[in-house]
Amino acid sequence: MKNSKANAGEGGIKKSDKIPSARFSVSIPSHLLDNLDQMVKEKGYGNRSQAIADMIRTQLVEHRQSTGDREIAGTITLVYDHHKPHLQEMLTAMQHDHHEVIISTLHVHLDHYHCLEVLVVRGKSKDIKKMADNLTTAKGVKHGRLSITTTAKDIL
Ligand code: NI
Repeated sequence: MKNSKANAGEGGIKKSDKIPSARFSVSIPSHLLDNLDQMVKEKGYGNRSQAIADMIRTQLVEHRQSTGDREIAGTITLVYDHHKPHLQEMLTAMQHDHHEVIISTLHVHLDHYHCLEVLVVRGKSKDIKKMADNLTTAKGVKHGRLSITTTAKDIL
């Protein structure tokens, strides 16, 4: 197949030994392109193509969160007051209930009252979201957040 000349690839797509590159042409408002180039420069990307590939991956990871049977990886961060009656026991029990998707945990005693807990999780999107909802909405949890990334199997 012949490669067509493409504006989006002006920065040059580096040929990789393993992953073949594809070129495509896009039309966007010129001010958007100016802003993109400014961001590419500020963030230190080698070229425009790298930045666009990163943005596509980010969007794909986000999109796949919405399809329940996909395997995803991520972290659940919780901040809570361990003096709150029964809270720690309940959080621990919840984690035992979901031991198959919790790969690792980190517990930090922030101060006299507060604990920071980070759970590294991997599993089906719908299971992880449900578990994260249960943990982050538990009474006494002052801040909770699920951050989803990819297992990298089909996205690189
Ligand atoms: Ni603690």
